Amino acid sequence: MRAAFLSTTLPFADWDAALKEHMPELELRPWPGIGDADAIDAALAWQPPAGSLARLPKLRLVHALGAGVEELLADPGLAPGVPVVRLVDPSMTRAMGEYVQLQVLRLHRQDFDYRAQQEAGLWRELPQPAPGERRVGILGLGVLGSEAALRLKVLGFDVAGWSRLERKQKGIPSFFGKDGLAALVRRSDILVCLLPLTRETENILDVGLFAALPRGAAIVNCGRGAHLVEDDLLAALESGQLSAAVLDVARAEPLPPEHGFWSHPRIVLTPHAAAATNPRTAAPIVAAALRRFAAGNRLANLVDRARGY
Ligand code: NDP
Ligand code: OXD
Repeated sequence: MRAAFLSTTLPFADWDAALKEHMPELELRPWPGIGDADAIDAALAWQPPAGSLARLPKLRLVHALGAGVEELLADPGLAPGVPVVRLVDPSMTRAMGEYVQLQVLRLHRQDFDYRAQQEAGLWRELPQPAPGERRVGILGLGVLGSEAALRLKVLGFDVAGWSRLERKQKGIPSFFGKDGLAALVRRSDILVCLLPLTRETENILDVGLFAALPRGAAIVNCGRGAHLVEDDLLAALESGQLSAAVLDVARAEPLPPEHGFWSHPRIVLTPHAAAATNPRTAAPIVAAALRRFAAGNRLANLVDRARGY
């Protein structure tokens, strides 16, 4: 089988080596040296070179080498009927679960306040609520959001979630739709965003949502930078409506050196590192999907292109 490797950011050699272990018969060709474009019927893509997708006339499958596919779906070269599979890797799911646990615990245990006290040379114990007294809301109860919710539940937090359609998740109260969002936000001392970026979810973390959170709430954004209206966040932190924000994603990545988030005392940043794609763990998953595709079998984790995720 012949596939094109289309990425401006991922290391071809690592992916090629990892995939060869699971699919020795795969001929993976990196852009632009793909040879005869007519012979390529699948592409493994993540931030593909501009115009590359458009130059594969026989493409019948795109396997994303990441979980969020909004950039791929927006690529003008992606032909309308081509199926897109996104990466669902249990190792990434675990990593995201860990990250959300870490950041929610940081907020729950007042790490921002203790860091500020240390800076000021202040030895002062703060009130210490139990996790059950802390309401955590998860926007997006998909693969990653569900894992995060379950892990927080195990830690004893009062967790609830929000999705587009009604979801029944054992032990996790869940809300859906527009009314559901208002109800979830009202009861979230810590709000975690694990939504895909779509027309409906862009700019969801804005002044209106912040105003509806309990005063002094905090947010964790691991979805996409464009979920957040940055000026609204700064204003909410300034007014005290929000007490802190943990951001793993930004509108411009890498975050420009002059950006105000870098030095904000109530913002913790990580460089889109919550759940990194790992060729070693992803390769068997991608190889299995390519085999199913070659055999004409139904594919898992197909993106609904109209829905946008
Ligand atoms: P899934 O597709 O499994 O889950 C998406 C969830 O969001 C679903 O519960 C879905 O609802 C919900 N949702 C989508 N649109 C809406 C809407 N309009 N209103 C309410 N709920 C909505 O995605 P994953 O959990 O795998 O990934 C989520 C996102 O996490 C990715 O798209 C990506 O942006 C981000 N990500 C970030 C990483 C990082 O390192 N920071 C790494 C990997 C992913 P429903 O269940 O009803 O369909
Ligand atoms: C993502 C990913 O979607 O890294 O952010 O997979």
